[in-house]
Amino acid sequence: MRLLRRTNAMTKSLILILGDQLSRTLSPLMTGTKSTDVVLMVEVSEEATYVPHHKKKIAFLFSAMRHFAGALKDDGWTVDYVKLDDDDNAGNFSGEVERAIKRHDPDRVIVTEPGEWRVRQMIDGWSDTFGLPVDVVDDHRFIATHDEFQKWADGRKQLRMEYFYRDMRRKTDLLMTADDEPEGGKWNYDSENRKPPKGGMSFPEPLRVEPDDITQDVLALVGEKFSNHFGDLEPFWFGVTSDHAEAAFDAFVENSLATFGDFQDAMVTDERFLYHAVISHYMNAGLLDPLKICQRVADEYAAGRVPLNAAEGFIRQIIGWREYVRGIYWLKMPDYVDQNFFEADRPLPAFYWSADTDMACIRAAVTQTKEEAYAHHIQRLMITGNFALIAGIDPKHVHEWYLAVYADAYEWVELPNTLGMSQFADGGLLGSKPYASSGNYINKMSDYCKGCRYDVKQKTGDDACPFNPLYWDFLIRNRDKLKDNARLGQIYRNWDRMDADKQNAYLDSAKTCLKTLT
Ligand code: FAD
Ligand code: DLZ
Ligand code: SF4
Repeated sequence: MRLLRRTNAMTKSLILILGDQLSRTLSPLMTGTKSTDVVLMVEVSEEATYVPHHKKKIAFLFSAMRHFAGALKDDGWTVDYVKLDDDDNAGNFSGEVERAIKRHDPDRVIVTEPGEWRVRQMIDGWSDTFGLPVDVVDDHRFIATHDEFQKWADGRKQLRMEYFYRDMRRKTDLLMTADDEPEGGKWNYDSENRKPPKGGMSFPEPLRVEPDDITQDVLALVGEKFSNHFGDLEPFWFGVTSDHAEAAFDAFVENSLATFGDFQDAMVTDERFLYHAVISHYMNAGLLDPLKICQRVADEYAAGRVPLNAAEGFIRQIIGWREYVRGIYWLKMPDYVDQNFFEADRPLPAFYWSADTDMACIRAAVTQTKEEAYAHHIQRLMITGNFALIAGIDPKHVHEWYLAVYADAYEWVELPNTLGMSQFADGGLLGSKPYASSGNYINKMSDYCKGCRYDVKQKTGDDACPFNPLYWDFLIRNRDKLKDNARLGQIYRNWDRMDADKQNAYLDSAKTCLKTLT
């Protein structure tokens, strides 16, 4: 891949900007020539339907794309914007680039590297197909380059996020002392970030933006064209410009950042956002700059306005986890998506789409996913992800569900989180042990169990919390694959100490439970 030089003013470039590249700092926009180049943006049905994306995600992206195109025009760019219902819309990127080449007769096409392997494959064929140079340039919105990640990964037996994260702290100088030591003497304050919720807590709401005329048009379009897709289109309250996204981030810093760390893993019925930032859909679409927001958080810490565990916890999610999963994705694709360490093959139960289940925790997570296109990390990992893992759902089905239902989902970030972190389908490349738990963990970290038809304290039988027998069934079903995992040794010893009746009761209850899954 090459870095872009300032273009010759006589050269006419067609600059393609994809829907998750809505940043003025993209290198083709920094180095292009407004008087000659044409910016192309296209709404295409293939991108909305390769998985059945949540209606809110499609509306968010189309409206954000239209606003971004308007902002570029105001900046003096010539923008060719193709709407979904324009006559002759080809329905996919390749067809639309071909049509635009005919309209504008450029000398070359420039595109910032896409976030998904699928699209990269498409773009790599364009030069031959169209008989034009096609420059694919680096995406500078990320902190680690692909080369850096590759070098970091080379020769390591285990690719643990923690060590990569430390390199990113050094590289960005975030929360580092003048002596190049981590602020506070420790790299990671995660152990302080696992407080269960307590009664009487109040949670601020994320910033809500009233739909303007552009968004109203998009809502009508999405309502008409994608009525069969998952999720509620309205009420629609997402911001759709970088100003909105920055205001949403400011509100988070003001109202939630100080407590973000403490209650990062908590879950509360009817409280959908707690102290989370609710900014991933903005950041992943390009409306927020990751480094800038981390710098702001470090400044809040330096000014004494937020504690270190909150600032470090937040910064780690972005320069640590977010960068790390992207690195894994590009290192391991295209084979990564086919990994299935446990050979799990059950179809995804229908309640992942309908929320029609007696399990209060899953009902809450899926209902809010339907209504908001959002669930926070622990709901994704320890409720819907955990259940799919212990029930033995095919990880590809699980991956396709996560990619479809969240407003922030793009394969580069969703796939390693789902397939690797949540389903352990890569056999432990990403995580040191599977994130499998019984109902006990959910009961400790949430209030869901109080309102559940099942009894979290009952281990087996018709009224037992399904997570209890399924947890043991998962461990026993996969014992051959997990027996050498040092972090599971004590758990297997606990099983071996149980009497045979109890063991059989667990396995029988799990069998009954699995039979009801459709
Ligand atoms: P906060 O909790 O406020 O965290 C702040 C920011 O940190 C987030 O906005 C996000 O950009 C970043 N972040 C936190 N955790 C992660 C992580 N594990 N990986 C990458 N970035 C992280 N995140 C996505 O952006 N897109 C996805 O498609 C996605 N799919 C996921 C699937 C599963 C199964 C799991 C377990 C996690 C997934 N995540 C995904 C990570 C995480 O759940 C979301 O980033 C987070 O819930 C977004 O909400 P927030 O903005 O309120 O985050
Ligand atoms: C997710 C999405 C959707 C729903 N629609 C479009 C679109 O019409 N046009 C577009 O340029 N991008 C869209 N996207 C985002 C793309 O899927 C994303 O750019 C690719 O997956 C590469 O990451
Ligand atoms: Fe979920 Fe079990 Fe608690 Fe019900 S009892 S909410 S199924 S963990």
